Amino acid sequence: ATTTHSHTSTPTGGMPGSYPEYQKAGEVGMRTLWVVFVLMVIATIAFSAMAWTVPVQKRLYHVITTMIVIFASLSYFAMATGHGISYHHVEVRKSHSHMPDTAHDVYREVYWARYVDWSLTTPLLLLDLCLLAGLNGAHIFMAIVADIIMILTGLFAAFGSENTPQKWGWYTIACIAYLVVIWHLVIHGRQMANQKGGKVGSFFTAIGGFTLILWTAYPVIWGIADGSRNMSVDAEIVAYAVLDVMAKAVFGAWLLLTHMNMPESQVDLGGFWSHGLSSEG
Ligand code: RET
Repeated sequence: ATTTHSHTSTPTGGMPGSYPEYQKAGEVGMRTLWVVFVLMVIATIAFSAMAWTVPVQKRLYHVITTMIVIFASLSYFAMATGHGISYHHVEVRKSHSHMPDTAHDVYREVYWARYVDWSLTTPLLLLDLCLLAGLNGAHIFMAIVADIIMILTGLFAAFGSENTPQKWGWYTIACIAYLVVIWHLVIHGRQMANQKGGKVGSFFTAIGGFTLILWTAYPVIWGIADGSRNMSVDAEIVAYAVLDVMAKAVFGAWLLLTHMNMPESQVDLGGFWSHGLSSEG
């Protein structure tokens, strides 16, 4: 038995006497969505204020990072007010009733607003990291395309049917795209960051490692909550809430505060179209 919050309603006319089950957010989930909305608004104000303290030529990380928390604020406002959420039919379950041969439909909430958020914010987070490492435009572009494929195939997985290859097929494709993203970040990004000099190299290793751990938790939560439904909708909301605050607000504050005291981390677009390519033979 799952620990999900379930609600019953009137029969929908399918099987006689069968009541559909709705797995949806309760009090804890709703409150969590509002709390994260407020935190993201505070982060937006703080990052904007920080941007004003540096000359406009040095604001690229500030601009990108502020956009990330703006998008997150919008998506949490949507979800807290009930937008960007759909019920997805997940299974037909045998009823525990005295009547044999009865079954009922189970529906679960899918918060698709998250995928809209992630399709905009994860490319921006990657852009922050790629600029820090000093990757060239071609590699940044490939990493971002793989990232967008990961999020959109993840959205299809969330609406995939259980008894077809849809759900876990899309999930597998998304995980492969994730490995491509990680390859660019961990292997190529670290190499380039180390070439930039000691301080940037060790900062990139730290914030990149932080990112790697957080990002890897997303597909794990997805597999437990959305994939195999062994987590209630409330627990799923709380899990993503913690990850989102860490991956966006904490990540952003760390990046911007470090950048202010590390001139070597300044974005250098001089080699955007070229550098790094010569080393690839
Ligand atoms: C999904 C499910 C399909 C498989 C994979 C996923 C990865 C998601 C990631 C999300 C990162 C989100 C962030 C949000 C911003 O704060 C789509 C869950 C691999 C890595 C960092």
